[in-house]
Amino acid sequence: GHKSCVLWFTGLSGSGKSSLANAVDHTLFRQRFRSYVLDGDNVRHGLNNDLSFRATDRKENIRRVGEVAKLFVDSGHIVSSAFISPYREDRQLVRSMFETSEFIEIYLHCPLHVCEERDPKGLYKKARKGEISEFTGVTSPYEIPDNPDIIIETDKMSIGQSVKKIISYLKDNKIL
Ligand code: GGZ
Repeated sequence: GHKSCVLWFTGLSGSGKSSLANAVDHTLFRQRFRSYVLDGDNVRHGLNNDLSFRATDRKENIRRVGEVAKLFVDSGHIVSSAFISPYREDRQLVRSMFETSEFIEIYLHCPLHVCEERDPKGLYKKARKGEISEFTGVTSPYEIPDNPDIIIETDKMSIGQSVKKIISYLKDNKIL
């Protein structure tokens, strides 16, 4: 068995949140743990397709994701949540919905210029041209976590190394 918890990945667009969340999910699944990923692909396109990227809508996006994560935690899952979640206050609100040991904040640290070079969907380019408004890191803020439980420097570590760091944390903290 294992304890249920939320792995809350936060970081810029292109910092690697979804890739790492999915890699952790696969590793947990292979070890027969109950695991689930929440990200823009399955939440912003469905449940939250009424929300934009203005601050009030991002807040509501994160609040709803927190509530959904809570349902999965109640059902015994390890939830990997991958949203920019740029505002400290919004991350704090989600943290307050869980027991201390249930909420693990993972900051994906990656310099803006590296995220911008990666630009897998060409969104930074569009944001620079003014075709997307309020784009995080360009025309909208990202508030760096004060006290994350785990920091991953995604420009320095491979996905495999990053997964190992997270799995070790879970073992050290008796979640696995
Ligand atoms: C930031 C945006 C924006 C704006 C569209 N700002 O790299 P992606 O494409 O796949 O991930 C980004 C995703 C961010 O959604 P989140 O739900 O994670 O954001 S938040 O937590 O702030 O609510 C990006 C795409 O949506 N995207 N417009 N203006 N990212």
